[in-house]
Amino acid sequence: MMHKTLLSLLALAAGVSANAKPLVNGNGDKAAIPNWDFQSTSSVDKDLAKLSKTGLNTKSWNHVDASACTLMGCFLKNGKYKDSDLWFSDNLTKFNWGQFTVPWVYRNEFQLPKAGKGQHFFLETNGISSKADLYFNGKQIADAEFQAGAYGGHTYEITDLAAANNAFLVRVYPTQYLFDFAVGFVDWNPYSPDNGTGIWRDINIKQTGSVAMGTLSIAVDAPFPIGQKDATVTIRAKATNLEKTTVKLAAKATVSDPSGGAVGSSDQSITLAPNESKYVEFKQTVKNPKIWWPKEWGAQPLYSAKVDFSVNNAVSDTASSKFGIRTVTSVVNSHNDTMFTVNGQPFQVRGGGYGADMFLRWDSARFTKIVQYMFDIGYNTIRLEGKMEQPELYEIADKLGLFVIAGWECCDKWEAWDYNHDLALDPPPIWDERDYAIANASMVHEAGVLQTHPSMLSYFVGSDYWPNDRATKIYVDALKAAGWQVPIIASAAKRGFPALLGPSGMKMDGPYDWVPPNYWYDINGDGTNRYGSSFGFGSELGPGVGTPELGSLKKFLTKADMDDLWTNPDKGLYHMSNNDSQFYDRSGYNAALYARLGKPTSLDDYLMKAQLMDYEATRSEYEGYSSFWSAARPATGLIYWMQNNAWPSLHWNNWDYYFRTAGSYYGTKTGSRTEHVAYDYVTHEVHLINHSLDKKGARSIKVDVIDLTGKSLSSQTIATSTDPNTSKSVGKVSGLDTIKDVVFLRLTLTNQGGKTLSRNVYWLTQGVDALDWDNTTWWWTPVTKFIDYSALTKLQPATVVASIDASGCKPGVPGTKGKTVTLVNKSTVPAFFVSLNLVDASGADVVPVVWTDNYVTLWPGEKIKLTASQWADGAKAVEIKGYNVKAAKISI
Ligand SMILES: *[C@@H]1O[C@H](CO)[C@@H](O)[C@H](O)[C@H]1NC(C)=O
Ligand SMILES: *[C@@H]1O[C@H](CO)[C@@H](O)[C@H](O)[C@H]1NC(C)=O
Ligand SMILES: *[C@@H]1O[C@H](CO)[C@@H](O)[C@H](O)[C@H]1NC(C)=O
Ligand SMILES: *[C@@H]1O[C@H](CO)[C@@H](O)[C@H](O)[C@H]1NC(C)=O
Ligand SMILES: *[C@@H]1O[C@H](CO)[C@@H](O)[C@H](O)[C@H]1NC(C)=O
Ligand SMILES: *[C@@H]1O[C@H](CO)[C@@H](O)[C@H](O)[C@H]1NC(C)=O
Ligand SMILES: *[C@@H]1O[C@H](CO)[C@@H](O)[C@H](O)[C@H]1NC(C)=O
Ligand SMILES: *[C@@H]1O[C@H](CO)[C@@H](O)[C@H](O)[C@H]1NC(C)=O
Ligand SMILES: CC(=O)N[C@H]1CO[C@H](CO)[C@@H](O)[C@@H]1O
Repeated sequence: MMHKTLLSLLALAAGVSANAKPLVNGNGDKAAIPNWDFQSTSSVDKDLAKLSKTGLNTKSWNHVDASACTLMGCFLKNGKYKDSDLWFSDNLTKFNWGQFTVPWVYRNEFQLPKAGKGQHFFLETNGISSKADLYFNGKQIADAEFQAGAYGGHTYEITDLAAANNAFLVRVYPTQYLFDFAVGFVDWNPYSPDNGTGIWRDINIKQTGSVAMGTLSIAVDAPFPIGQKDATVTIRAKATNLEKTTVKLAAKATVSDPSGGAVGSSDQSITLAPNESKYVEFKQTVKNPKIWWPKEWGAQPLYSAKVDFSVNNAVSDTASSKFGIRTVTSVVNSHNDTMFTVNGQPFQVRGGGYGADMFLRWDSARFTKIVQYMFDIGYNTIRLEGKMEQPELYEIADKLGLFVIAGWECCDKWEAWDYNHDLALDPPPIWDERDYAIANASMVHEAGVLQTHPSMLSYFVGSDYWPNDRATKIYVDALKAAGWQVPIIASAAKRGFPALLGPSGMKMDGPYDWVPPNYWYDINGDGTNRYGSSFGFGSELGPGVGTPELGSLKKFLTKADMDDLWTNPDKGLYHMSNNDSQFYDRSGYNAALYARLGKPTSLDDYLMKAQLMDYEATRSEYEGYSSFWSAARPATGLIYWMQNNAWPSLHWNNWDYYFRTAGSYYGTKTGSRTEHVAYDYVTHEVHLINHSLDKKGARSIKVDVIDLTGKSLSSQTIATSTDPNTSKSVGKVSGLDTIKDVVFLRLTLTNQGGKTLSRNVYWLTQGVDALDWDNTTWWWTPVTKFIDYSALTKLQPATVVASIDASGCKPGVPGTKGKTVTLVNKSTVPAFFVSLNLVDASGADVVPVVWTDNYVTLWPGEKIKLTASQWADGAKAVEIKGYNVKAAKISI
């Protein structure tokens, strides 16, 4: 240990106060600028060169203890605003948006060590929304012409300007969501007042020696049968000689296995001419490789690679990264649909569209909860449409086994092509030279961030429209230059494609709003004119549902707003999509709800009916796609539009902003079970679904139909053999053509030991909703005649007895055995759509929480156990309610 006095003397000698600590201190060090002072340019000196000199008094400025935040994100972080207030009712409309129509500045002062001979300092941006001027120690080092685009990451050498004390200033310009290369929300939700302007990703300071290292790239070659043959890993990084003299570089790569043991290392010696850049490449054989699988199919072993650059026996630069050994490919099949394979197995993509926070706040813990919920509802993939977030997202996905489809967003500057220009009302100008340069910088940067991650399934270089040939080449070149190995797909739609990439094999034909359950089964043979139904790859589709339950509604709606929900079915609602959007009101959804289930008589009645609608709508979507996975024209994948929202929204989610789960969650969870049995609304067939690769044994399916009084109408048992990763029709439910009123259908899948693998109850009436396919619009297929569930009102009340066993629960530990509620239906009639909710002492929802099943229907006399794996503490009671079950609360 160095003597304390000596340390302070050294610090003083360097002209730094004794307390100050340099941001970086050693070659290869990298650190984010940790916090900011920020202020509107309307209240600071106009001379930015002056403002970016050290010693400025910024006491009157705003301060935030965060390395990255948009202006609104900074104000939320430092407590000036609260999201619970901003998001309450239509409060945002009354907000002072005007303050963000002028540029703002972010500023920080930090220390650096004295640059010795052969030492260099760099400033690295990772994207600033949407453009910025950068000033360092009184000099402008970049302008907004160059430092542009929310994903435009650049590296600036600051060695000659660096001193012991440094000041850095960033002037950010107001973002125009539709006109800039930003992170926008199209019509998903109201815009943040600042349109996401600001330093939304870290700005890093980096120190190197004479040779700097570029982004690491790790390519994996794992021949089939995967895991049984050696894999080869190619590690590559660019070396740049920063000196005016020739430099001899010693480069070393080390690979470690998932438990940290050495796999191997290799050295190279490279001579670099003045200012020369060269790629340094290492190959490493991995014997008996441990294979990375998506969670549903296996484990997630992560290897690591480290590269060290040394000059004259001293570290010059260093970098390391984890990677996984796996192979992802895709083909466009004979139907022009994309089919992915993972480690040689055909892989049905089931997932959701991701909603980034409205203020672009990143929260690793929150994202981890999102992934837990995704897995719980059977998802294996998340689609980020232009919301590439932070590097931590990919680290979490790698670790937990979630696939990621990243890509650019639609409907704004990112897709300003001549062939879709007349479609927008207020179209952003078609790309000019500078736009191509911004797009290139954006792709180069994102490719570098994403390339090493085993969780990457694909990059979509377009969303609703494909990029033109010039942009496509820029994107593909940048991805390839980064060592890209997984599929690059032209767009998320079938509207056209660039020659370089060919057809996308993705369909984007809706729906985005309510459609009845038979929609997904009405596949018309080869799928012609059947839009979103269960064939091919639906890149964003769903019945639009996701109605929050009461505990959540109270957090963001007034009493009057809540009354609107059930008394004003056609009214535009602030917590739906934007007011110029097709999805601003719930009129289409409510028309179906009123016609099928009857006019609501109270908010509680509306919410009960809404959850019935949401459950039925999502279950059928996932069952449809799962059932037709092995069809003549396979359903190769689907992404739910959308799984989670940017704020408390009344639609388009699998769970609400507060993590309360309801109909759309448990409908999806049921519909995408790994081993499952599903009812085909169109043909009355029973589909046996198997998403697993290894669950073994004979299976039996019991089919029971009862009427509203509980009387058995039919009962059959189907014995069947099974195939991995396959779905098939195993029989037909008889007697459904003569239904009077409403009947309940229960499908139970059991294994040889009699263990129930899937239990699934439907409510059915005569016929199905009549779809008007010929009048399909981009957002839905209208219904000309609704089915009538009104006989449900004849259902007699049922008595359900609940008992709670909380003994196995470890509070606060996710995934541990939780509270089990045993429900027994003591009546002779079915107990319909019974749900459980954990609440705390004050009656507030305890979230997040995962129930094994919920919103269940019990046969007369039937007993069901539902277990809550509890993540949040504080649960004191369970609330129970059902369509014909009196609401009750049981203390734990
Ligand atoms: C938003 O609404 C709540 C409840 O009415 C109120 O207390 C709060 O002050 C409002 N906040 C803003 C920023 O308007
Ligand atoms: C936000 O973006 C929208 C769409 O481009 C634009 O109309 C609006 O003026 C922007 N707001 C600000 C504060 O710049
Ligand atoms: C080093 O190379 C870069 C890129 O080729 C060039 O822009 C720069 O001027 C060169 N610097 C020197 C000192 O030669
Ligand atoms: C697939 O797409 C190509 C290119 O658009 C088209 O020529 C071909 O007819 C399509 N095939 C089918 C089966 O739709
Ligand atoms: C894209 O950027 C990379 C890295 O700066 C550069 O090498 C390449 O030439 C650029 N491509 C185009 C088309 O400008
Ligand atoms: C629609 O929303 C915008 C942006 O919040 C607002 O300026 C406008 O007044 C709203 N229009 C209506 C009709 O509510
Ligand atoms: C799913 O496939 C596996 C692997 O062969 C098999 O063991 C299992 O029984 C199948 N399950 C069903 C429901 O078909
Ligand atoms: C489409 O809907 C309209 C009513 O909105 C109806 O008149 C027309 O017949 C429908 N078209 C078809 C082809 O069914
Ligand atoms: C392990 C296994 O049997 N995988 C099968 C998954 O299903 C596809 C067809 O859908 C088969 O080709 C695979 O062999």
